[in-house]
Amino acid sequence: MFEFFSTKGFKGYVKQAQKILDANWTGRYTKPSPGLYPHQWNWDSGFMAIGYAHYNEERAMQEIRSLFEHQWENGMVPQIVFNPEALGNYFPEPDFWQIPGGRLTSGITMPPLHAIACLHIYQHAKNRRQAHDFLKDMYPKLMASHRYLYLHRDPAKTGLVYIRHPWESGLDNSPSWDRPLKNIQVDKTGLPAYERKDLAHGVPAEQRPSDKDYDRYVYLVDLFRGNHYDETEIFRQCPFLVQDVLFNSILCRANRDLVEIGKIVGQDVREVEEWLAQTSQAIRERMWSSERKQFDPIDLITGEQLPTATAASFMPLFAVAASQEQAQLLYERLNSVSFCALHQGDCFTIPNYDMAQNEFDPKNYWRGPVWININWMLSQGLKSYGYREKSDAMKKDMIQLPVRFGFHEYFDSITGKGYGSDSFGWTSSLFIDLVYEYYDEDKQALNWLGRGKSRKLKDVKILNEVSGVIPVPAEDLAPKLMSSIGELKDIFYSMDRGRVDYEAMKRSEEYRSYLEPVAYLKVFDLKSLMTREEKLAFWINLYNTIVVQGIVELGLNSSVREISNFFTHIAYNIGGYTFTPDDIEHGVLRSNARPPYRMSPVFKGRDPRRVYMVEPMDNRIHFALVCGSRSCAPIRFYEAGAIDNQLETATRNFINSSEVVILPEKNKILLSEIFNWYKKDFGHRRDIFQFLRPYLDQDEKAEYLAEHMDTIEVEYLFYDWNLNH
Ligand code: 9WN
Repeated sequence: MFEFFSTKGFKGYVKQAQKILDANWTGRYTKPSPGLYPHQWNWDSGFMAIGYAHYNEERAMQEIRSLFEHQWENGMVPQIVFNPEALGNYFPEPDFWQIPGGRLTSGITMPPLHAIACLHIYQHAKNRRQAHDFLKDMYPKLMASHRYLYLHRDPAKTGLVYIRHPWESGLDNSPSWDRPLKNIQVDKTGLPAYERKDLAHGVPAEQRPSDKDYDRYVYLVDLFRGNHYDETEIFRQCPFLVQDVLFNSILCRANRDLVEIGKIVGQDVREVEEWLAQTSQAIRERMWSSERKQFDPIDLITGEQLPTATAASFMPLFAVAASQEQAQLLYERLNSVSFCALHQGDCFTIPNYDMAQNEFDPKNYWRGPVWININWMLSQGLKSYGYREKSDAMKKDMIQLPVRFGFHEYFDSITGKGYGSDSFGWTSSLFIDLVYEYYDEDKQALNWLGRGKSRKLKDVKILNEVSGVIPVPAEDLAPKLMSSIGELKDIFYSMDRGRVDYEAMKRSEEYRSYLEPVAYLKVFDLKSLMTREEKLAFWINLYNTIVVQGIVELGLNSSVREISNFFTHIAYNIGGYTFTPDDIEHGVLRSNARPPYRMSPVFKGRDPRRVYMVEPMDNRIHFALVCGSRSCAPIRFYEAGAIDNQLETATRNFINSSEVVILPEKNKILLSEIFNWYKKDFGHRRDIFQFLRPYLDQDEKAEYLAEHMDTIEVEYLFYDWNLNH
């Protein structure tokens, strides 16, 4: 592996997204969209801040601060903060809410995303001191907002808080609310007069909630204002009280992040830890339906669960509240035709509602389309539980949907067409977050210019050097090594953060016992590898092992590029010879082909290691070598008996991941930098396309490529060198 900075990647699209945010920015907060939503929305601001954190931390902090300036005395963070200069284009506005004291807010709340956003701002801040002050300032406000929920929205102390209006769920007309809303008898004559404004901005009625829904939304607001927003009275009278899965999952995850924030600013976090434990247990135990094998909201009016198949049911993955078994069952459902399975090819993952249901509607708001914010949270959740391929496929859709179809509010789960408002805030900000997280061109540029923090190893570091006599190796040395490294990864994998704790790994007993078989390599007889399959499996596994061991031994925590000569200066002594990762990759596995951008091959002249070259080279190795970065393959154990199938799978997964994106609308294909670096192996554009074709999911994009091979424009993606923790 080596470094090279050469491509534009998503630069233009990031600029476009930033322009949208600039246009929606009011100086204090960001409007969710230019026309349809002219005020400040609660969880939208959280999502906006997450994108801003990467390139404008001042704005990210301002976004959150301005929302919390309107926090109520009881701690509630309102769903909407109205801009007095923009009144008249939205319904309902302050005249309708009639909040005591003439406050310019609505009288309900929304999923409490802000602790998550605040921690994210801190984690990405360049000005750490300022971000620390920000956290210090926000901590008591965040505490008050969670305390409000536990005090007023969970009177029975169940650990689950209720919402009292569908707008509080953020998923306004979700099919989950059909049943409780149907139970509300609305007498039109008793309903205050109102005029919907949401249909005056060019969004067709079929993409928005129905009039019947609005009648019920209004009925509830009327009840709240009639009771002067007294929570006890509302609890007594409100016909819509639901413990929602998404709301409680976000609260649970926000508690998790609030614990971290509290620790960073030196506060006693016991109260939040209790909330966290109580809510995650309640989600796991009380919201789970063992019959339907999913998490369902609970209707507090009837005391029953509300069995609906929406994407909200998967949110305990984001909370990291689901047990491993529950996560497995959720995954099976999430990765099925109901929610657009991996390699299905004729849909975008994941729609907000089960595509197999009669009421599924690919165009209507929260009743079928794909939403970027839901996918963003679920993709993180899946990663936490180790479902990396699905998580990555979602990432790919979240990136390609806005690029192909515009920065819309939501997208058709079948055609990808954008619906609702255009120039939508969180679609833009989360797009920016995704691009920065996965294709971080800035970090690339810094390293290329030599300004990144990298150091050099002076001498080659042999990682399996031991003193004393080494006993004769066990025959199954390679599998032994790989299974122990797999075990190590499992033990030190933290679900909370989706990372491997390499530090703890290094200190562990398990790691010490892993080092034993590595020592045997020194006396391993390489000639005992007879077949091509045995050789391929052995060398691929060893490459992957040495990279992980190198990361652990050298104490790397963000990127292998912390050591500029990582791939040439760590090594194993194998059968008396020294092999660095570059020797294994370019010398052995690429049959001594010249490494890209280097003058000569790694085995020079009569190098005795030449006899171990695997010939002819197999291009698929590029998708099996774990190079310690997020853009390359996940770690797997390769077996001689199955290697052909395993390499096929690895290649297919890579080619259908976010490393290959076909954009028919732009007549463009975005390709992993790997294809650029290894032109020698893959050939030029037409050869690359021919290589891709049999592996690509057979959908309209694959067809497009086949038909436009001569004209399609190729752009290479930035290679993400962050550690694949
Ligand atoms: C009511 C602003 C908000 C989002 C919600 C989304 C939609 C409002 C509406 O727009 O709701 O809150 O008028 O339809 O459902 O999630 O926060 O983007």
